[in-house]
Amino acid sequence: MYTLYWSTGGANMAPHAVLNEIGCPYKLVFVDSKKGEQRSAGYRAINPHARVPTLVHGKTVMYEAAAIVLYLCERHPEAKLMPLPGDPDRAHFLQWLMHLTNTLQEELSHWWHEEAYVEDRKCHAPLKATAEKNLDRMWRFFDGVLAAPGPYLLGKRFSAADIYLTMLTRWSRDCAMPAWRYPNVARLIERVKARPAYARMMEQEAIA
Ligand SMILES: N[C@@H](CCC(=O)N[C@@H](CS)C(=O)NCC(=O)O)C(=O)O
Repeated sequence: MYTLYWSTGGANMAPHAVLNEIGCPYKLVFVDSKKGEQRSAGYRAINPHARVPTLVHGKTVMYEAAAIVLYLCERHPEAKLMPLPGDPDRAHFLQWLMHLTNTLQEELSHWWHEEAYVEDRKCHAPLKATAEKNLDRMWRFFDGVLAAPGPYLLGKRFSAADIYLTMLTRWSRDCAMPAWRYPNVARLIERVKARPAYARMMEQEAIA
């Protein structure tokens, strides 16, 4: 049995949707980040960084959304959410998942949490403006990747990397140029959101 610690619309969205895709039993534990519950001693005991998500599976306790996605996909090859070792698509699956988590996700974090990167309040607006500019470049890049052959990151083959990217697109909702303004990204979002597993995750997290 898996237990996923989550908060509304957080980096837990992708692991949560992957659990739904797999269709195995799991338990959700809500961490109210608005009340700062992620900083409680109890939660820090499983995640010293005070972030969501955290996955507990038997004696295994792990964090980092991309690592959790990989772990789940690996444990459930029958769900066909990633190319297995030896598959020619494997390299690009790993490339996209790592790129998404340490590049696009990080830039979105600059946009949302500028105060965490620079203390001087005068620098907040310029940092956010730079993040916005970088995000536009990144969304344009992904729009090109998804254009041909598309519609997924691995071309015709859907994978958990598409779930991850779709999660990140939601974080751009308050940007001047949200991700769905880029046509091929919009097409991916539509396809992923139409999947019952993703739709169920959004319903469970009460988000649109
Ligand atoms: N690299 C981590 C980042 C996780 C993360 O930033 N989580 C945010 C929610 S999206 C969080 O818990 N923030 C609470 C806080 O910073 O206090 C991952 O991908 O799992």
